[in-house]
Amino acid sequence: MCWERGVCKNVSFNLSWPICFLCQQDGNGKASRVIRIGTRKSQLARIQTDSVADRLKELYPDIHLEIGENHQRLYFLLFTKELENALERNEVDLVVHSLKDLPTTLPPGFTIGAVLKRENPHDAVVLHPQNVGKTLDSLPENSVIGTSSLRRAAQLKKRFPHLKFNDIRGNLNTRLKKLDEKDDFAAIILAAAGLRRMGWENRISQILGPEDCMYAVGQGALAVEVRARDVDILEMVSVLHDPDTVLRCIAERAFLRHLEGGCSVPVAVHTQVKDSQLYLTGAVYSLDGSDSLKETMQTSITANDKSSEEVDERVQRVGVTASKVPGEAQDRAERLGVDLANLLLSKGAKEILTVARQLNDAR
Ligand code: DPM
Repeated sequence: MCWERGVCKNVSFNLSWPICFLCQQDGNGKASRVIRIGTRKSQLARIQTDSVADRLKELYPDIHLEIGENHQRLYFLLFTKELENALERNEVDLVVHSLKDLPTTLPPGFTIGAVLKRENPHDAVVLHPQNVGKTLDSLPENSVIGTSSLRRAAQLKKRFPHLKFNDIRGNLNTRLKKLDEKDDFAAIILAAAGLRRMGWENRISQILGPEDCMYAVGQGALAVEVRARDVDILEMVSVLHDPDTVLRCIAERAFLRHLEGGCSVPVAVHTQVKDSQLYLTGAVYSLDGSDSLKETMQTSITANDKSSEEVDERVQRVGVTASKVPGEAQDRAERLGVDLANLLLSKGAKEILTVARQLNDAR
């Protein structure tokens, strides 16, 4: 049994090897292949990688997945011994990331081959055990909130002027420890999705809605990065794509890219798919949140059969390759992000972000 609904179609991809590229099955029976997924060492990275590996194992029971830690960004895929040398030259990789940590422009040769169904994209409040029962509103004057996200601090400073904000760094385990074992912070702000993946949902005391704090571009979605030229692996992981999430994240990433914002500027978004419409709200903030611009635009994402034939689904959009999502809808999502960025730029977004960046660099 080969990977594509029982049909081995890989011979056409690999003229030099008359075997299935993915399962290495030839006319004489099965030879299994190992796909290595790279992961970073943190518990969150491991959990995220494992969840994607589990999905792949369900979908492709004949493929052997191996997960290895590596400090390099990518880990090479290993094949069975006998074809190792020949196949290694293909350098096929598979790496799981939080989409929000991936730049809107990837290095040449790489692409995001799958964006998985987004879970809760909002930020959450985690209270010091001493403050259980409180909310950001009811915390005492001058309580210190831990976050090193300029986006979170900007929005929350404006909304909760009685609170103070200090940096907190390190992975999630480190942060929770710093919160619980010291008295430096009354609460910290973290993404609900990360907390849930870690099994710490019970520590969430408050989910911040868009009126309090809009989320980061791509927050809450997992992404699978592969080599752009590895069409077999691209095809294999493409079934993991969640179409609504892909369209929302393309719009968000196009918005951020067009604003020329990196991952560390006070830019926030909110997206929704409803009745075949994609809604994008985007905002930029000064560091203290006193200055901000926020607008919403929408676009239809229903594919119109005629023109979708003319759009190449294989092309990358803001780093994402989603061959199974209508290209026309992807183009509209991308355009929505660009249009919203242009609207904010016409109102002075560039100036707000430039000042924010300068002040932050000088800190
Ligand atoms: C990025 C930011 C943060 C991470 C900036 C932002 C938060 C940094 C901080 C780009 N990456 O959100 O404005 O709080 O000091 C990160 C987390 C996750 C992915 C942890 C978190 C898990 C959630 C997800 C760090 N990257 O934000 O609580 O998959 O979206």
